[in-house]
Amino acid sequence: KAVFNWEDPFLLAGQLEEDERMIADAAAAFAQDKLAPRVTAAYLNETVDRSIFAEMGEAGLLGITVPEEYGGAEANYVSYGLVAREIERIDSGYRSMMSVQSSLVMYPIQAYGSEDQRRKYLPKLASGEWVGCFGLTEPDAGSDPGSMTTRARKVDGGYSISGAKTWISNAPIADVFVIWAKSEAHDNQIRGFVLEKGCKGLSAPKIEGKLSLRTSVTGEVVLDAVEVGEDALLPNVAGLKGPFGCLNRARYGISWGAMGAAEDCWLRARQYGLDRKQFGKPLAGTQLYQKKLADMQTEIALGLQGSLRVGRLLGSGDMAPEMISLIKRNNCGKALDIARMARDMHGGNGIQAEYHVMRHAQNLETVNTYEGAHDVHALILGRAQTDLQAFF
Ligand code: TGC
Ligand code: FAD
Repeated sequence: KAVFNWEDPFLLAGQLEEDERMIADAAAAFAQDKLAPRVTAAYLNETVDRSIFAEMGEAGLLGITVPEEYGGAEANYVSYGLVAREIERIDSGYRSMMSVQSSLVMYPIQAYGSEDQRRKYLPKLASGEWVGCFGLTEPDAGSDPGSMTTRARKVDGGYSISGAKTWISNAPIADVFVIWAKSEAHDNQIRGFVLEKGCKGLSAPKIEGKLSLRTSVTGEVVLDAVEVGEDALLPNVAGLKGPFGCLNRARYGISWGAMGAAEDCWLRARQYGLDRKQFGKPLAGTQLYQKKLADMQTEIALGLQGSLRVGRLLGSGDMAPEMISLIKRNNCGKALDIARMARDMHGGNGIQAEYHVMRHAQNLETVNTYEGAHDVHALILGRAQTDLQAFF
């Protein structure tokens, strides 16, 4: 009879290729050595350590799917997901820093950029020397990015871009800004532009007062008639499918990452229940506690299998975006439930930073909202099965 591995119920590790396992192990070691020791202070003080990008770059964790000739590791999307899982086991904000750089900045430059743009930006983004951000959301265009009002106007030799983006991860420390705007010279289609820090009229003030994702800095991006050359335009994509092509990859990575945070909460709740005695016995020896642990184990095991399956389909070219909506929505929602549950299972200690579970729960509130809110992904899946549009 096969032995049940309670920590890895469906033997996920055995479904990975050797190189995928090695990348996951390297990411886990990096996360434990470099991120775990600084996370509590960074979260409490809301300090963002820019050197983390260079450290991630040195460890080969930025743009891991990007071809080697541009500084990436040319790894597959399962490897990318495994990295997200290991980093988010420590903190969702650190995973955000990695996934914005990899999926939302390096990917569009690789996939939609010119050869000159690839050679100029990708190696420095892969090393972490440059930090990137992705500006899609606006104050009045969140779930509905097609209603954006940021405009690119044709001027001699290039474009003048005006508008405002908000809730942009990494923006206050960014060197490279991938900005999506409606371009008057292209029938008002949405086009991508690569801007650089220091452009006249470009600023990125920090958004203060976040109670979630405090290890990752978030900003506005103000574009006051920012003039850029023709070479700032990403030439090879037009329309909403440009930003959504990036979001598909980032959302897929988040589905793994959220499970990493959930695993951390589950394992901490289990250990706490074994150690903590009430009414003369360990909490983990009570039926209610064990039911909660079983629910956590089940949702995590199923969620990871879903992400692995979609990662394989992404690799073989058989991924449909709705699959990503399914796993992004499910895994984020389940991870948030698990983190809240783990907080409860820790009793009063659960609100303390040193037990980590409440930080995960607070982070996962953001993760459940960004990259398509939980209900927005439900509407994408509802539309796919009814052919009826319920957004408006
Ligand atoms: P819709 O009519 O559905 O589509 C318009 C065009 O876009 C194409 N498209 C996609 N292409 C590739 N992949 C996808 N997932 C795609 N979804 C749509 C579609 O085929 C169509 O192309 P075409 O050529 O026919 O024009 O557009 P809609 O306006 O009805 O969209 C509705 C909806 C809900 C699907 C969409 O707007 C949505 O997903 N909203 C959520 C917005 C969102 O996710 N924002 C994310 C901002 S970035 C962020 O949060 C980063 S946080 C990162 C971090 O810190 O980790
Ligand atoms: P809204 O769209 O106003 O939605 C509010 C609520 O209404 C949600 O519950 C939603 O599900 C619901 N809702 C919306 N439409 C419908 C509908 N048709 N039917 C039913 N319910 C609906 N964006 C970027 O471009 N780049 C970034 O790097 C980035 N980083 C972020 C970092 C953080 C910390 C946060 C919080 C956000 C970030 N975002 C980023 C923005 C994020 O993608 C948006 O917050 C998200 O898409 C939701 O948009 P919104 O906040 O405007 O909410």
